[in-house]
Amino acid sequence: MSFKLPDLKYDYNALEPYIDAQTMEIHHTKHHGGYTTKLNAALEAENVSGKSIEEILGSVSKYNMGIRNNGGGYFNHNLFWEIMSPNGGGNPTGDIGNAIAETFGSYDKFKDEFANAAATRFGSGWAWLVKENGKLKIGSTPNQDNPLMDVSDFKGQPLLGLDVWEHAYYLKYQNRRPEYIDAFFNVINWDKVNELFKG
Ligand code: MN3
Repeated sequence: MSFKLPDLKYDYNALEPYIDAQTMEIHHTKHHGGYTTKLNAALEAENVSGKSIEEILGSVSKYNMGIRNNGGGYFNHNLFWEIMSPNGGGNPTGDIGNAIAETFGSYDKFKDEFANAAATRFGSGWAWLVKENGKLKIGSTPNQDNPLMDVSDFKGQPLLGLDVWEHAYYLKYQNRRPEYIDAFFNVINWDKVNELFKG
């Protein structure tokens, strides 16, 4: 058994002008592809099989750093491609829209808090919106860690994740991470986030 790099549900240029086609292609084929290959090799080396990625991440402290880094990278990018869409952006709708308004006061306040989490994550990492015990929370994790990992200080069920590694934005935005974060709000697939929120 091995994990597979998923196909994107849209073309590499579909998120233009917010995320450029070259970044999308390299990010998907080289970075996500690399995490997938290395995860499979690390699992084979440790004789781990028959487990879902969620199970592996939930007890990742039992494994070596190769499984932690590449398992996180595999899961995080699977989610990242899904929670973006060429038809995305705008105000969150449905249950997640109501929950965001209740928890953060308004969508604008949510955006400020999420953008701040993404901008202040030092070095490489991810910003997250998660659900924990029915409540929404915003936070961030370093490297390819995520809120499903038993080793993470920030825990919950991921609903939205933003990759703030330089490889996610440097070709188009160079050092201007805040511009990339602003652009991201235009491609959020709220239908998918709603599905995860209800799940
Ligand atoms: Mn990445």
